[in-house]
Amino acid sequence: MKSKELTEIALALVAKDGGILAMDESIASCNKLFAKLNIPQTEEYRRAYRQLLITTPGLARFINGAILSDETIHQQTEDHIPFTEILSKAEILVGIKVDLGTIDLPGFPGEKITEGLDGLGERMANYYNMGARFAKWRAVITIGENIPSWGCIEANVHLLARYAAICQEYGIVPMVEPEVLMEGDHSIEKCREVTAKTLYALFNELYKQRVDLRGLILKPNMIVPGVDSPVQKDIETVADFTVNCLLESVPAAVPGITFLSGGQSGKLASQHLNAMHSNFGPLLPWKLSFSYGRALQYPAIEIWGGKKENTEAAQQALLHRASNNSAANRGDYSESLE
Ligand code: 5MM
Repeated sequence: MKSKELTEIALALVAKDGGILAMDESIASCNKLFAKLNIPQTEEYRRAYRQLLITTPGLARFINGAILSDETIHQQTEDHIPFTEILSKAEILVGIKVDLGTIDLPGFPGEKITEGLDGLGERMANYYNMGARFAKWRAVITIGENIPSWGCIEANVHLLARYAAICQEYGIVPMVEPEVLMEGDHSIEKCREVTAKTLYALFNELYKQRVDLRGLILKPNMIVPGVDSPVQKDIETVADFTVNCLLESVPAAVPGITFLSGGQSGKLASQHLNAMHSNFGPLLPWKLSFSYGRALQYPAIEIWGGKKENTEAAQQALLHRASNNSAANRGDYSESLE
């Protein structure tokens, strides 16, 4: 695959003020979510929910790509149209989550490592043939007493770089997700320190593994205090810390940065993104956008609740969040849009 083609895909993922819909919850995570909302935890309900999301009328106005899980990429609508075909017809790029989840990192209490590298080339070729053009891998970095360790950061970024190299080999754009978790009572300064360390290590490793930075998307966390921190920060401060951390650590060759929401409410995730654009717009060397899961899917999933008759209302809710984040990408979001 020529680097130009990878760059074109990466740029298409962040074009026209659009973003990415992360709908790649593993079966276990999706079931957990369904259980909380009293939705039956079956393959059919998971299929019906994902059908609702991708058939939302007008979604492509705000969404350039959707990340699917292995189960979802193989599914069809109830009238037997493959999900990949629905997305391609809508001109939404098909993405696939290729990591196999996290496990405890041996020897490093409290820290995680992501699995999924074995046989990845073969899986990548299959996904490409099914229409996938980008792929996501999530590494998890936890802040706590004496963690993260260098051992954990280095092991995770090495895997991210190896996966990214394999993606590019198969003509697929890697969406590299090193998530520094919001859980904990740490300060915003600590989040910034750990995120910067992780990103420096990540780009060093991407360089060593000969990954073409012009053909990848970075999916980072925003710089926020831990959810249990007694000192929470206002929107402008989060925007300021986040943009400055990224300016210091992400090379300008990267075409796009699409944030995860990490547990922020839909509204807060839109407000933060908007502040980054309105305060720093002309200074940004890369496109800055969203790749939210929860911050796009709530409240749509609650409205749906597993009931077919709520489909339209749920789709409206999804469209509303997508449209607000697209406005945020122009710095045009305001409270009145809610
Ligand atoms: C949608 O959830 C994704 C998959 O999670 P699991 O493999 O743990 O089930 C997750 O990677 C997601 O894409 C990112 O964390 C972004 O989602 P949020 O909700 O943080 O925006």
